[in-house]
Amino acid sequence: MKLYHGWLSSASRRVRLCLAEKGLPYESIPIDMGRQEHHSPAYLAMNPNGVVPALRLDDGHSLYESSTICEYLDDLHPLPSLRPADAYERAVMRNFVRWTDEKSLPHLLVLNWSIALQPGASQWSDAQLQDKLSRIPTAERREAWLRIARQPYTAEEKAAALDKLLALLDKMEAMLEGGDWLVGAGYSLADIAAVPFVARIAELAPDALSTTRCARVAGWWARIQQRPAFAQARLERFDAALRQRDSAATTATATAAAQS
Ligand SMILES: N[C@@H](CCC(=O)N[C@@H](CS)C(=O)NCC(=O)O)C(=O)O
Repeated sequence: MKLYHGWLSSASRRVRLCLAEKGLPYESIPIDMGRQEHHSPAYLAMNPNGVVPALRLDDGHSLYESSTICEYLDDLHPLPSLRPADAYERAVMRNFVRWTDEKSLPHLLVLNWSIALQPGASQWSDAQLQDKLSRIPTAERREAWLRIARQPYTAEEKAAALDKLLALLDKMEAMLEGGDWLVGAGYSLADIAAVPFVARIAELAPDALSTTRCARVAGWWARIQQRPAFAQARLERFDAALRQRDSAATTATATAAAQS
């Protein structure tokens, strides 16, 4: 299998966590979103929504949507199981995953894009921007790229986005009343869905994860980080990853200048 993904992308992180929990080998193909590699015709043939991740299967088929990919992997390799056996609990798990897709990801996008993509996108000329927008398949993402390139999110918008992102912790605190994991007795795709968001909250607002504010989530987060799959999935800190990306870009530019 080949996983086309972004190191910093929450949806990609979910799939890497799932693959690691299953112990499945795969080829990692990082996508450079700043260069819009995910809007190329070849990538759109795998994921017509023009977002990461996409999974290319050995038989040539492709899959997209992180939650769908994770369920597919769990169907194909049932052990260790990452879904509750009980049908009701599976349904609750799916609703939670969907909730994070709808209520957490859009707010995290505002925060992440502002630091990861806005500096580059704001440098594009109008002609470059129009060209890039014309390759984006959905109106929603065209709007997001236009915002980041020409009308950066304000401090108030970012504060509001963080506030809305933190609602996840309250939801999780209630769900963890019954046990160690979010749905049912075991670790599941519900936990995997939440990990990338909580990892980012731990970087952006560490106090929100204190034992006084949400003791159960704090305990859950400690358990998550002890799982071997957590290290294997490489959820690097955003600031460190961006520093590394920027210094690699500076070196590449300097090398190209020296060779010309
Ligand atoms: N519902 C999708 C969301 C995928 C998604 O939004 N991916 C983001 C990164 S987390 C992306 O590719 N953004 C780039 C863009 O919108 O151009 C999934 O779970 O796979």
